[in-house]
Amino acid sequence: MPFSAQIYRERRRRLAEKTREGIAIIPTASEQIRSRDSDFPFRPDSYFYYLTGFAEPEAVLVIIAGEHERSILFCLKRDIKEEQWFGHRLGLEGAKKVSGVDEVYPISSLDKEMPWLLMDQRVVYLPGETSEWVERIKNWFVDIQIAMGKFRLHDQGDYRNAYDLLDEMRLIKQPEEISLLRQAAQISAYALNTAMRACSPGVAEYELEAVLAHKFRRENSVYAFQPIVAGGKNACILHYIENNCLLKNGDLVLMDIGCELDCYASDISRTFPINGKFSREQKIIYKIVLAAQEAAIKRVKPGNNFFDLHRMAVRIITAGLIKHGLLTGELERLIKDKAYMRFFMHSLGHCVGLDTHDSGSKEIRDGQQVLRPGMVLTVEPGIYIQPDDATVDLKWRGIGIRIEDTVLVTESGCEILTAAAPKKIKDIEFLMRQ
Ligand SMILES: [Mn+2]
Repeated sequence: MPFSAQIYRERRRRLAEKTREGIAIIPTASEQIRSRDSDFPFRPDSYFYYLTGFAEPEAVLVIIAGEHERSILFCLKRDIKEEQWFGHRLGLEGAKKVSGVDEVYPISSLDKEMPWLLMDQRVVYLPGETSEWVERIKNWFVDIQIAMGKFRLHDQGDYRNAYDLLDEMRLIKQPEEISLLRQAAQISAYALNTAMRACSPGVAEYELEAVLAHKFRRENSVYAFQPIVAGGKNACILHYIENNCLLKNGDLVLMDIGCELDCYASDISRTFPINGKFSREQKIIYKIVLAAQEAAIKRVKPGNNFFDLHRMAVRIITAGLIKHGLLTGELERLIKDKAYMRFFMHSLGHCVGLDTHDSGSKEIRDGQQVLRPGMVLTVEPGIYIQPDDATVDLKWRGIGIRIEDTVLVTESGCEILTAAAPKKIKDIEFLMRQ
């Protein structure tokens, strides 16, 4: 269920305030063919959905800023025959009601209406840095110039990126969004707990995935991304999604999963022993990752820089690896030389919202954006010891561990949205005995 139309109206007004002048063109996603005549399930574009709450394919939002501010939605008309084959449509009136736009036209009239909407506009906000829409827009400009009898080829507008402005807005979550993100995070955390309890030697990775799928669909949510269920050394492949191996006694399994609820994502990782009991070596590496994760979460609060948290995690991980002989040398030197990168090669986290890697992810990673209340992000350090890494003792090889929570930055610190899934060794072992 989308939010009330007032929320989308307000967001469009805020965007128009930021652009001050010109016209913004925000299309939804296009349908993607999976094979022959079967499509992937349709997922609206996040920017478009953020501004409309409208989830049907073949739609374009146009926002005109300035004195005569208004928003126009192009979408599919109702069509009894088409709907009988491909599903219910809201139609023009329904779309207007959901999104609260001022005007709505059938998508089939886009080429006819756009030249008139572009008339007298000089600044055009595009869906992205570069866009396939530029050519179309240029043609619409030509059309209107011809229609008005004042054709000048050089007169083709000033193109800017609307997504940059929307990214600023999407960075800070509104209360309605936080409530959905919290629900999505809880569904994922509980699904993970169920998978932990279903885990034992001989069970297949895809069987644990099936537990998730069941839990997600029961709550009317879908995958936010292809889940990772990586037993043993598969955990050393960061984006392992084959999920087709049997889980072996004595190995760990890493699950990095998240459901998407009403287009809002969640993201959580836990790593646990397949037989319910951590080995000595697994415990040692696990405790290093957990210490890094907990120390970083403790410092998630307004004003702090996420890149500093990343550096702190790096320090804890490097020190731990030195202590147990996986790295040799002096701490500062090894950090400076990025020796840890062989074991911890990704960043500490990313923003979460309508997308799993949401607006602001790059800015927090690079330290350009300090933490602010209302941001939602992951904290997910890891250590991955490649199975063929001859520089470390045999007993460590093939261990891959990531611990990830999704957290909300509050006024005074943070709220761990995925806290329902245990991560302390004794709590995991306890849960797996149940
Ligand atoms: Mn993540």
